Amino acid sequence: GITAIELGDGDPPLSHLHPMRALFKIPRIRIEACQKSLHHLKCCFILFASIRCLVKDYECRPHACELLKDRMVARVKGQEPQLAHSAGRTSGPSPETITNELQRRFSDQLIYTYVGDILIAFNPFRLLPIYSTEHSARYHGAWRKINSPHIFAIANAAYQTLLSQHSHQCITVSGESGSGKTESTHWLVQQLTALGKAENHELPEKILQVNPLLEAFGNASTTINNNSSRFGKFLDLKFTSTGTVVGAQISAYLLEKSRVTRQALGERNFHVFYYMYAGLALQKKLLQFKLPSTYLRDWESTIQEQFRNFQMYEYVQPVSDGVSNPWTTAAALLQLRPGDLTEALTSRCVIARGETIVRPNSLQRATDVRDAMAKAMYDRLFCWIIWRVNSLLQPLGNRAVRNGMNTNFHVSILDIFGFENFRKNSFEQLCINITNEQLQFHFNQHVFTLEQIEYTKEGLSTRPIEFENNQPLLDLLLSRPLGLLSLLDEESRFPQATGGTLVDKFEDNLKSKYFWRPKRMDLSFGIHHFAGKVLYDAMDFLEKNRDTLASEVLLLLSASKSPFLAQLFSQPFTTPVLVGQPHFVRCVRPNNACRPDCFDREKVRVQLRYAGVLETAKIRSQGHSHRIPFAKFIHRYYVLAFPANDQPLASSDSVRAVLEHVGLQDWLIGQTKVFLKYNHVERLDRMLLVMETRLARFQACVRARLA
Ligand code: AD9
Ligand code: MG
Repeated sequence: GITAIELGDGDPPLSHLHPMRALFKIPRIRIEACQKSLHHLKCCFILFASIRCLVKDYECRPHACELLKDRMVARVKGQEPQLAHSAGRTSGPSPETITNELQRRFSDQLIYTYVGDILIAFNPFRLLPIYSTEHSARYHGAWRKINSPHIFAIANAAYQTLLSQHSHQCITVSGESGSGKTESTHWLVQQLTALGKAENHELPEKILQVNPLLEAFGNASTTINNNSSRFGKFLDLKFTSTGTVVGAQISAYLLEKSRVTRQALGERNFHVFYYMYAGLALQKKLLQFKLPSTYLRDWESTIQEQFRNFQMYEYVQPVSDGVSNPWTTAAALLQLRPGDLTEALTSRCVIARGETIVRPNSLQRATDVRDAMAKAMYDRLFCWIIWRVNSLLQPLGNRAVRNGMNTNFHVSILDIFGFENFRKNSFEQLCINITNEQLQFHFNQHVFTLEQIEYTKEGLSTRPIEFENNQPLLDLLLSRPLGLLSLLDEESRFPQATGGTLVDKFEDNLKSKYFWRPKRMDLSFGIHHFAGKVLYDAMDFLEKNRDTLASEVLLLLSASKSPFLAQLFSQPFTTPVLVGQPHFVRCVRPNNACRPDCFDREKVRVQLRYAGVLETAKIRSQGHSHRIPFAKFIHRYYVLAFPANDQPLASSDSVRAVLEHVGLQDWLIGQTKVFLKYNHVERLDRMLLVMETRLARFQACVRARLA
């Protein structure tokens, strides 16, 4: 019997069907330019008619044929998805070939391309009609090769692997700022929740609604991306063993809280401030306060007139402008005694010769305390929102547990802030770029290093693959006690230290080709990151790294009469983190101008180079991304080759017997694990499904007869 699925992959069983075979062997045929392919297409449809009968006969899924027909037409039109294959197998694709191929696809609005099982996703900078419910449905449980490459397919792959191997899955989305990570994450979550068909239909909706909320508080407009994530997000979706989504949990990292009080030229504060102002402007009478001008840079001029009367925190001494007293207003909103607030901001306690002395703050110091207070309040508010969201997304999971379901199956998605290189780069950019550096290392580890180690450990030979290892750079940044961050921590402990002494210290200790200090620029230093050279301005590094919140302020806020504010300052809001089998999405930004029709070859080339696409194409076209222990493999697939009541040994011989019996090729058997390509697993699972369907029908038949 021929199944629709076998057809999709151009399997050996179809080799006698010449036109089909030819069709699948030709990577791209432009239908309008090639008469011959029209002939092939015609043959396809004739073939479909007969296969449809076959499929209908024993699979009862005629619509699968319709879908398949669409996909084949798409395929004939030139949506050959596999970059490594289409670019030539034997010699390996050159950077030029890859860029050309991606450019051709981009101009045809084909933004997704596979390199092995890694998805390259170009930001189209326009909404493409490829995310509808129909599109989503096409990727539900579908074999990857019969659809064009899509972010939905990555979600499906993670989901199917979760179900078949019962191991945690983690999808890592990386790329520079504005390359489309957050959008990709959104589509991943949408597809995963659709796949998880929750019995409670509210849950997927709830999970999706979290995005706008978190983005309101955690995203802002930068000069690179007007919806830039200013925090790292780790979303963990929880499933039952049968694949129903039952809950979610979010962890957030490194919120760029300094943005609350100050933004670079041309940038904005977090979105929520503008939403609030927009809302408040409608109800002026509710407006009781005005933020300091640095907090809301470009909006200030437009709304200044409206809010002229309201001042808050502007002077070291409390002042009243005759209309309202900002100190009392602020104190009332925070539910503090006005005197306490004034005191915490305008003075500090110091211990001298065993005595506690109260010293007045300078204007600068009072401003710093005010800013630290605002940043801390915002940061904790953000953590609280996430904590609340988590508790709202949790109950279903708890109910499932109470009902005896195992919900210990996870698909996690990591979406962080992308690599940044502005005209002026400060401490925040350093933190963001170091995080990206670590993510790049994680990618290298999984795609290159661990892969090679695993082959060697299993006694299989490998050809070494050269890749740009960023380990030396991570050592430069993170090693102790002489890495850049350690030196920064050390210098932060000296009250007299300045930006200048900090850069001197870096220069004296960091002897590496990845670090340099430009001449005649006292407060600057450069780091050669994996994604490019960045010049940092060390001016505020010490203060930002110290990130101190005066103990007076901390005490004051935790004693607020507002239970909410007091809770923010008295309880930690943290969440645990998981790791699992990784899936990678590498986002690429086609140009700096956010234009849909522009493919900046040089910019793309740089991103492909540092994302290691070339090396990935090499390793992944030969690579075996699924490595399954013999016992696990035999437990799941032995029925494909052995009688169901057999109990074959979990040995390499049994594994070989299964693989040979089902006619798969190109797999490897190590000492304890079998090494499979992604399509091997898909095909094994498909065969299992067909077998189960047949068995179920047979049982139904027998039952009917008996009845
Ligand atoms: V940052 O590191 O958080 O600064 P991201 O997350 O990589 O960055 P984001 O997803 O925010 O980039 O994408 C930037 C903008 O590109 C979005 O606001 C969309 O306008 C646009 N975009 C990205 N991906 C798509 C897409 N698949 N379809 C349509 C897209 N537009
Ligand atoms: Mg983002």
